[in-house]
Amino acid sequence: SDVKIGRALISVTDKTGVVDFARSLVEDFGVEIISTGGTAASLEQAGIPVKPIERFTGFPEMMDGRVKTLHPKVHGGLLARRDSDRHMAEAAEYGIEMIDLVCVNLYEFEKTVAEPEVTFEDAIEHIDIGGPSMLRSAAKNNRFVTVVCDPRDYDRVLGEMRIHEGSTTAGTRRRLAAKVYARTAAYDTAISIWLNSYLDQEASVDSDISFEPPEEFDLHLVKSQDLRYGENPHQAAAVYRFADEFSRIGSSQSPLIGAEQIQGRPLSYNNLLDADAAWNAVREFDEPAVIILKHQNPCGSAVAADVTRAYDRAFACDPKSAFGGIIAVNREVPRSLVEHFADRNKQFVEVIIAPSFEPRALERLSKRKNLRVLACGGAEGHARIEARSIDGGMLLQSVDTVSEDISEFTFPTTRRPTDREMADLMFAWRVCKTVKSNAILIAKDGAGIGMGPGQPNRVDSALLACQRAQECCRRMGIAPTGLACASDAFFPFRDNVDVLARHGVTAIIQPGGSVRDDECIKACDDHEIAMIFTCRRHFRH
Ligand code: 93A
Repeated sequence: SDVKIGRALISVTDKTGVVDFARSLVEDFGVEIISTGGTAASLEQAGIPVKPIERFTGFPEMMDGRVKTLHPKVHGGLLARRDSDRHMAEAAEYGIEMIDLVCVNLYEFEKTVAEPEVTFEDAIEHIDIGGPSMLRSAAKNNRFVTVVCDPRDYDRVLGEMRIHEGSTTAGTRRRLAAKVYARTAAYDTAISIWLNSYLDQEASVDSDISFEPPEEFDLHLVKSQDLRYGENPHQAAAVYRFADEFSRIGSSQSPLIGAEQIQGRPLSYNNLLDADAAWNAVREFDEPAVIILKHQNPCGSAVAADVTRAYDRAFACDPKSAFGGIIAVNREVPRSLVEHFADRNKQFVEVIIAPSFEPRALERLSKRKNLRVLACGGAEGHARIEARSIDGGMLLQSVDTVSEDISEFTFPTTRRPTDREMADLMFAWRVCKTVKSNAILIAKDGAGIGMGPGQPNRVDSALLACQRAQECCRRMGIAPTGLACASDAFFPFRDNVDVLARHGVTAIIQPGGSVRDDECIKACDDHEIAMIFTCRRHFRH
C-alpha cells in the first residue's frame, strides 16, 4: 500500500523549513510542486520550480484570496479513490490530476486574536477555509494521500520517502491524518471560543442580569447595623444595604442582609463577607449541598442524597481547614447535621446559614450559645450588582450569575468524559466559581477533595489542589485516580495538565481560549485525559 508521491500541493503561512522540504521533494524525488501566491513566491525565490495554483485550477486566486484552492481540481485530486475505475474515469473526463501530498499550515487565527488591538474584521479574515478543507480532504483519503500540517514532520516524511523509494507507508499516512483532525478541531474550537466571547460582550449590555452603568451613580445606602469593628479590631465598620432598586431581583430584602439571626454572637465584618460567599456558593446547586467556607474559599464542598451526608463529605475534604469555618446548607437543616458537626466532629463553627432549621436542630444548636445561626428563607433572587471601593471611587459590575449551558461546551480531546467524570466536572466547575483566582478545584464522587486558591501562578494553585486531594484520598483510604479538575480560567501552558495527570486527574474542565490550547489538548491526549472547554471563565479576585 505504498504510494509513490508524484505531485504535491504546498500552501503554508508558517514558512519554517518549507524551502528545504520542497527542494528535497523536487531534487531528490522529482515531485511536481503546486503552490499558492505567497508560498509560490518564497519557493521561486529559492530557485525551486513551482506551478502556481491558478495554472493548476484554471482560475485566478480571487476575492482577496478567500478563494484560492477551493476548486474541484484540487479537491477531486485529493479525494479521488485511486482504486476506483469510476473515480479515475471521472477525473480523466474533467481533467483532474491527482495530488499525492498536501503540505498546509493555517492562517494564524489564534495568534491574531491574541493581539490586544485586533479588530473583529481582521480576526474574521484570519479564519482559514481553504487550508482546513484541503487538510481534511487529504486526511480522509489517507489510503492514498500524505498530509503534513506540522513543519516538525517534514524530515520524517522525507526520511520515509528515502527508505521507501519515494513513497510513504500506510501507518505514517494514518498517523498524519489523525494529527490533522486534532489540529482542525483545535482550530475551530479557537474560533468558536473567540466568537462566543464577542457575543457575550454584546449580550451583556442589554441582558436582564446586567445593569447599564450610568453616568452618575447614586449609591443609595441605608445603614442596617453597626459593627464592632472591620476586618481587624483597629478598623471601624458598619453594614449598609442597597436601596431596593439595586438590591435583589424579585425581593426587596437580600437573603443575607435580611436574614434572621436566630442566635449567637453579633455578626462580624468577616462573618458577613464569608457567609455571603458561602451562601452564594451553595445556592448554585439544585441537589442537597453543603459548603464549608474559610477566608472566602470553599475548603469543603459536597452534594449528596441529603444534607447530612453532604456535610460529612464536605467536612472530610479538609477537616483542618474546616475548623473555624462557615457552614452553608441549601435545605432545611436537620438535627442529624448539627449532631455530626457538634458532637461527632467537634467542629468549631463561626456561622451556619441555611434557608431554615428544624426545631430539633435549633434545640441542639442552642447549647452552642455563641454560634451564629442565620435563617435566610427562600433562595430566590440574586444580587444584580457588586460594588467594591478603590481609593477615591467605586468599581461596579453586574454579578457573575450566568448559568452554564452545556450546549456551548466543546470537547477538544480524543477522549470524552465518562458520565461519572461529567458529573464531577460539572460539580467542580460550580464550586470553582467561588474559589479565589487562580482557582483549581479537584473533585471526586460529588465532593471537592482538593482546592488550590489565590495563587498568582496557576501551576502553584494546581500543585496545592493536588496535594490536598492526595491527603484527602489517603485519609479516606481511596485511590487517587479518576479525579476531575476545574480551572477558573484557561491554562496558559501544558505544565498544568502534566501536574494534574501525575496526581490522578483524568478529566478537566476549563474555559479554553489560550494561544496554546493546542499544546494543552496534546498534553491531555498524551495522558488520555478528557477535557471540556466551557468558553466562559469565572475569575474571582
Ligand atoms: O482564504 S482561504 O480560506 N481560501 C483558500 O482557498 C485557501 N487556500 C489556501 N485560505 C486558503 N489557503 C491558506 O493560505 C493556506 O491554509 C495557507 O495558510 C495560506 C497560504 O497562502 P500563501 O501561499 O499565499 O502565503
